[in-house]
Amino acid sequence: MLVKSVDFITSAPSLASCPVSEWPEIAFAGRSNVGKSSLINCLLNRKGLVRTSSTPGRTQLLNYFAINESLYFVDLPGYGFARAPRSVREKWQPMVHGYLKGRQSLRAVVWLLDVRRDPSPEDLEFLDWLEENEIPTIPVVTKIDKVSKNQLARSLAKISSATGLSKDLLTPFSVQTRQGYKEVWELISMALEPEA
Ligand SMILES: Nc1nc2c(ncn2[C@@H]2O[C@H](COP(=O)(O)OP(=O)(O)OP(=O)(O)O)[C@@H](O)[C@H]2O)c(=O)[nH]1
Ligand SMILES: [Mg+2]
Repeated sequence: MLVKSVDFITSAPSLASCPVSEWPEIAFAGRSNVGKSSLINCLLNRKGLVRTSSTPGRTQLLNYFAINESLYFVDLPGYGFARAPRSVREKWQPMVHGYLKGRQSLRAVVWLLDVRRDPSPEDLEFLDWLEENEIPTIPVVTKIDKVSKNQLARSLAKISSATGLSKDLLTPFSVQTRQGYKEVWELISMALEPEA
């Protein structure tokens, strides 16, 4: 997709506050620090658009970005950050589950896993929940520049067996090398097609 314009729209605290709109949208989900905001910046070719940080758990709202005035990307708050205050952790599930279940215009969730970590119980729980709710999911394995080719192959095999997702459904990605950029955009474009 040719990205002509990107605009930050709003940070919504819940489904009820999301923009009233007919535009399709794609959400980005995964544990804290997995690279959601970095992936969005990379896909949109905008370095500092979405704030990334070394402090996990910063994103606590549904952050809306409009692309070409015809599509939204939604940066979701991460899960699994044990050090986040309890009040933040307790809000996560109703906020994110409520949004994912209730948002009519949601076409797919890009679900991120860190190449260097085994999928956590929370990762697996979230994937189960997406499957139960029949939400189209695009799994992406992030930060692959941090491992060797061999480690990547081992990690993909491990993730595949832990999640039950076949290896060819896992798209390896790096913001450093931009590997996976084209593949992730292709998967998003497929999810946006009317018959998808
Ligand atoms: N080497 C490398 N670092 C990455 C990559 N993607 C993200 N990072 C780094 O990982 C850290 C977390 O990235 P973010 O994009 O902020 O992660 P997030 O999932 O948005 O985190 P929260 O908003 O806290 O849930 C940052 O220091 C990024 O620079 C990647 O592909 N390669
Ligand atoms: Mg973030």
